[in-house]
Amino acid sequence: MSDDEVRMRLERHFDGLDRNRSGYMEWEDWRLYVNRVTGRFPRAGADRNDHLSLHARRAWEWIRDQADADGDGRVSREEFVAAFGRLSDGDTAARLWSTLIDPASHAVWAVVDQDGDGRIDEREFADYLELVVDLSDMDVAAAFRRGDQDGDGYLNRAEWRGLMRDYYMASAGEDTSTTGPT
Ligand SMILES: [Ca+2]
Ligand SMILES: [Ca+2]
Ligand SMILES: [Ca+2]
Repeated sequence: MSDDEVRMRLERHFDGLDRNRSGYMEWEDWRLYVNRVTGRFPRAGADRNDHLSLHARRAWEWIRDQADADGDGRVSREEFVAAFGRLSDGDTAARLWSTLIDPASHAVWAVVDQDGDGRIDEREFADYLELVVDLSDMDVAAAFRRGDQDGDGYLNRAEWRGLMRDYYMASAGEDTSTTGPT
């Protein structure tokens, strides 16, 4: 992936995460994210919601520590791109995945899987994506089919994990497009 592609992906992530459209990432953006997810999936229960909130807090603090170069307590678009554009180094990307994104994506999973049967159907998947990405430039059904590796019509935890890995790690500079979920 070229530097320009990495930058474009990072800018898209940033814009998706800047929920209140202030031009900066702050805790408020993450709080809004948690509220939207738990509001859309109300059956998850307090424990799973608290778990998601904890992971969001952790993710925010980690990003702030990595990226807030001028120390004003918030992360600008430029700071975000400058900090995470460096992640094309595979070791750093692997650490980002294992310490932050993987555990956080499990917390999200637990909330989205409303009946707790260990699988997510296409409706739940679409409902979640609608909260986090601009669906106008995305084919949800195709993404679901790509994720549903065993073709049973549901995403199990490993399949979900594979999708998250492809989505986030590709932007961190690691090409995972040919690897399936582990
Ligand atoms: Ca913001
Ligand atoms: Ca800053
Ligand atoms: Ca499946």
